[in-house]
Amino acid sequence: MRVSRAFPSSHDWSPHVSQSSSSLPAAESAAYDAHAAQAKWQARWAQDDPFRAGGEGDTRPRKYVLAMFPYPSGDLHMGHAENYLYSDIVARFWRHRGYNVLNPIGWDSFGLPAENAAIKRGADPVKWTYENIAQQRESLKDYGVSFDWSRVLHTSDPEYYRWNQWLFQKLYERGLAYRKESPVNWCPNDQTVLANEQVVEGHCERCGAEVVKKKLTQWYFRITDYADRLLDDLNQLEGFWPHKVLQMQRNWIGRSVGADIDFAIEGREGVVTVFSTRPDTLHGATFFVVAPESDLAAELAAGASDAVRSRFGEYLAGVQRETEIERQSTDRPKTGVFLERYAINPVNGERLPIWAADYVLADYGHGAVMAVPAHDQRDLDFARAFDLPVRVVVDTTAPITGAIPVIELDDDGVPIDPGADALTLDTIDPAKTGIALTGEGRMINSGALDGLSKRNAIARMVEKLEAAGTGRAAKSFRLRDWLISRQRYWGTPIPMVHTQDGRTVPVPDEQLPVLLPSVEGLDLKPKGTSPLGGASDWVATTDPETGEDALRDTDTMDTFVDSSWYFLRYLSPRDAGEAFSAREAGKWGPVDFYIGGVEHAILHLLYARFITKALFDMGLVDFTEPFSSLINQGMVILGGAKMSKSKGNLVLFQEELDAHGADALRVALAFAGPVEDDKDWDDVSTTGATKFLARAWRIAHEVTSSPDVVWAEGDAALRRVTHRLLADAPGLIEQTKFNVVVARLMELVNATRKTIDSDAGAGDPAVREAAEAIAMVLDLFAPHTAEEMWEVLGYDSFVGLVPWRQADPTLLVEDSVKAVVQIDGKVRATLDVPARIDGAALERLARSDERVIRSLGDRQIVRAIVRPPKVVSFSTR
Ligand code: ANZ
Repeated sequence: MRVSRAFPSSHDWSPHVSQSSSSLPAAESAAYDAHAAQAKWQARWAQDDPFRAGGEGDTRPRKYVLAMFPYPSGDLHMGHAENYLYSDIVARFWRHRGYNVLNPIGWDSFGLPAENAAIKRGADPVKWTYENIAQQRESLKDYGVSFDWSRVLHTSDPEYYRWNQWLFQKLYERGLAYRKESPVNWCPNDQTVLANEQVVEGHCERCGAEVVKKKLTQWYFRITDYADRLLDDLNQLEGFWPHKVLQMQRNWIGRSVGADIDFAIEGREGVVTVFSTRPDTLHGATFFVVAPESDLAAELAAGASDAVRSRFGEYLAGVQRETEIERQSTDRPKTGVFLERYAINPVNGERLPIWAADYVLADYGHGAVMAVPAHDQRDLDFARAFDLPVRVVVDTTAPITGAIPVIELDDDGVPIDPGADALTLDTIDPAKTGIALTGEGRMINSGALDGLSKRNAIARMVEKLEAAGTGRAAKSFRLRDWLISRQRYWGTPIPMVHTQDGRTVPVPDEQLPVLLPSVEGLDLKPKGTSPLGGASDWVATTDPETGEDALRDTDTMDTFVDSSWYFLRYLSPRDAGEAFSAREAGKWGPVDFYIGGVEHAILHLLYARFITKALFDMGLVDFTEPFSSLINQGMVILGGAKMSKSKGNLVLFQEELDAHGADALRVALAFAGPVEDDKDWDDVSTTGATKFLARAWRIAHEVTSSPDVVWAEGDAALRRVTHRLLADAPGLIEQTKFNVVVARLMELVNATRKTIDSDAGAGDPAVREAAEAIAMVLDLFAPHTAEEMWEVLGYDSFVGLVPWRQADPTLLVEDSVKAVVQIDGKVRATLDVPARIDGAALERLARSDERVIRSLGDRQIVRAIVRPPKVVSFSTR
């Protein structure tokens, strides 16, 4: 702890920053130098390390506060300024509340921008990355964030990525990492695989080229094994994560429940399985559709006539240029090719013609469907386009309790609102109306199922199929396995070796890390294979089992692997013996408060959740969800528009820091609005923040009483304001209503100023009490100013570590205030109401007041504007 105490002399404070008329002795010379304060306190923090998380023997309860780590591409921007401010407010708050807080920082430093800079400008990706990190690090230090700087990690350090390789192998051992050939997004221009999120409306996010599907052998993580748990466990997070994010995850995982049904194909061995959510409609199947790019389509086409073979070949080439969204869109004409083969319906032996059509996707379900045109819109559109039969098997006119009514059409085919009995099977015949019957109803044309409701028919059909061995209950997910291999240089090498006899074997643990080869002499330009392939000395290795010559895998890992577990590495970042300590994970995990941009609502969070569950199953962590609570901050925009380099409307973080100092920037941002809302930089007032800070600061300076005053003897009105803030701020901070706390601080600063300027004067014990409370709460927002205040008030501890001062309950007793009730602009009543009444309660009181009721007479209230605690205004008709 600090020992020296350098009190600034009174004339260090500027008189002109204060709005007050108070005449203090010396405050007449130098201006408040925010930058000097920053430098001074940052040096002291660097020296004493007060924000380092407590280790062994620290018995305080723990909080793990985490902001998503930055990617080191260029300067930090205002979004970072927000993100790290908010996490810092929370971290500082919990320290005041007596918690051992972990608030670490690191860099997500592998990735494409480094490589692109290398390709475009010949920059060394290593140098580029670490120079950017150094610069960002300076900005964050300047910003006064209370990080535990002893735990900094960079994912591009071998000390870190070595553990990505360990993780890969742990997953591989459990069958959760595997290699397969499958169609992937391919940019023909950049000659590389793209992740789904790098495909924007069918085009490469980087170069704009049309993305195609290409079959490649790639590494995957089997996230689909966890699909059920990833979905079900979202329920635990309800109320702690933004609802929107939970919903996005649910949709992304996309679970459907139904059955797998086996179909034989005439003249072919074995069965083809389809997934259907509507096994009840099996008697209504009239044709069969396979995905054009599936192996089955290729096989069937190969055996068809020359004409069909060539038609299919052309069709397939076209389909491969289409995006998934295009393929599934319902409002485009259906296309397809009849393959001259038949599938056999397992329940009635009917022959179903087999078509290849693009609306069936190869990688959903099993890549083939039984088509039931009467009850599925896409199938119906297809049947009508190719004149295939439509057979109704669910009579949706038949009453079912809670049934959804079906639509009747007039002569022109326009839906009209029918009386329930007007409906007949004829008027709603999908073959005529073009509208599939998807609603509830009773089974018809379905043998033993006839008369059953849809739900019962589904259950009965599944039983029947199971008994016959031709089907079973099944689920299908939208979620696909996670494609993790990339043909790029700047990532974690995949620690596998390909042997001469075709085996793929893991690099033994003692040979890890597989270091990235030097970039020297490598051609990083995209050419379809990984640049690592060019490092022939590096590629040549030996088979760990036989010692014979072998080749290294040349792909690197998706950088989302790096960020899927980094929060665990912070717990023991220098540990050379293991990825993370299970003990530390038990102590700190899961993360209590996680904050970052909503752009990570799906992938990063889903991957981190998956890896956490996999580690749980390995017995390495004792929790199944990594982030107990999550906040998405809004964006900082400018003049209503998103900031971007290309638009040239960037507000640069470092420039703002240099111009206003950290504290003014922090206060201005915290005050700008609710955490989740977008903030327009045009509305963010750093000038206002600077003035406010100067006022606060000056108060501390004017206090003349000593630290041992008896507060109880102070001005009661001011004490009440102080204690209300102390009582309310914790709840507000926990609800992340940071802007409200800043507003309340401003209120306290004003109240204190008033007391100083009154007869009570600066010597009143309540003024000292208020000043100390201001310093303590201000520490969350403006830590340098707060430390200065605290020092001026006579303390030599860091205010950042001061325990939260408890509010005195006797001072919280509510004052009552007068509220006026207006009716059509005229004051009709005044009410005595508690000063902290909320809007709803105030409106209730106003509406039930005798005088209000009387003057209303038979007029009706059409609008109420309520401004608690003082005004209620009714407009009448
Ligand atoms: C027969 C059927 C009858 C279907 C019916 C629906 C309604 P969700 O809910 O999205 O999971 N399907 C299955 N695999 C497909 C694929 N690879 N590409 C395109 N469509 C596929 O959709 C499941 C339904 O989508 C499945 O149930 C199947 O059509 C179709 F009245 O089977 B259904």
